[in-house]
Amino acid sequence: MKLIASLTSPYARKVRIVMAEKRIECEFVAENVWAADTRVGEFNPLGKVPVLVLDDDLCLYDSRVIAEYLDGVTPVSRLIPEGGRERALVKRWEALADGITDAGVAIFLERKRDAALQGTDWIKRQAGKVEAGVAAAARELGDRDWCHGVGITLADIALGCALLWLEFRLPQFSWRAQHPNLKAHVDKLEARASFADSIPRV
Ligand code: GSF
Repeated sequence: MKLIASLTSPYARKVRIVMAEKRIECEFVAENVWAADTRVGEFNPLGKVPVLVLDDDLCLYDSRVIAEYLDGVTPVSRLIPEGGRERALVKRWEALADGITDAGVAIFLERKRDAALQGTDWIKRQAGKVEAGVAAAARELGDRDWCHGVGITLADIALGCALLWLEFRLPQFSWRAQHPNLKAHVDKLEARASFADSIPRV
């Protein structure tokens, strides 16, 4: 298997952390999707990373599909409950976290445009999604130790990647100050080797 990704992608970091928590070995192929000569389109028609290329050259995307596939590769540290309501709740956490990231990425990319071309209403709309998503995460987590159940799941991994990417790229979203329970939760996640070994580097 090989993972085609970038070292700064929060979606790729989610996959890398799933691999680390499940002790899955995988080659990492760094790819800059924004480069004029990127070849990512050969692996994902949407031109996005991460892409997981299996040993038979089957390409899996996106990060949610990859995470779900990896969870079934080995019984080590199951990260997604088997079925029904429990599974849906963890996948909803992942949707909330990835949705926070999606809105953050939309702001980050809009800010790269010439100032005169930046859509201020668009940025405001996306910022509203980030704020509301982070507030919902804080509300849902409450004073519990984990997003779901009694141990780490994909929910915690996805939320941690989203919040840490915000801190890395859009520090004006001061979630640590606004939500002490999220700060305590992410402090705990950052102490895990899977997080410490996947810190985004430009
Ligand atoms: C999102 C991947 C994505 O937007 C997933 O894997 O969960 N739903 C997908 N990746 C970005 C890089 S980074 O922001 O992670 C990407 O590849 N952007 C290139 C483009 O053309 O949008």
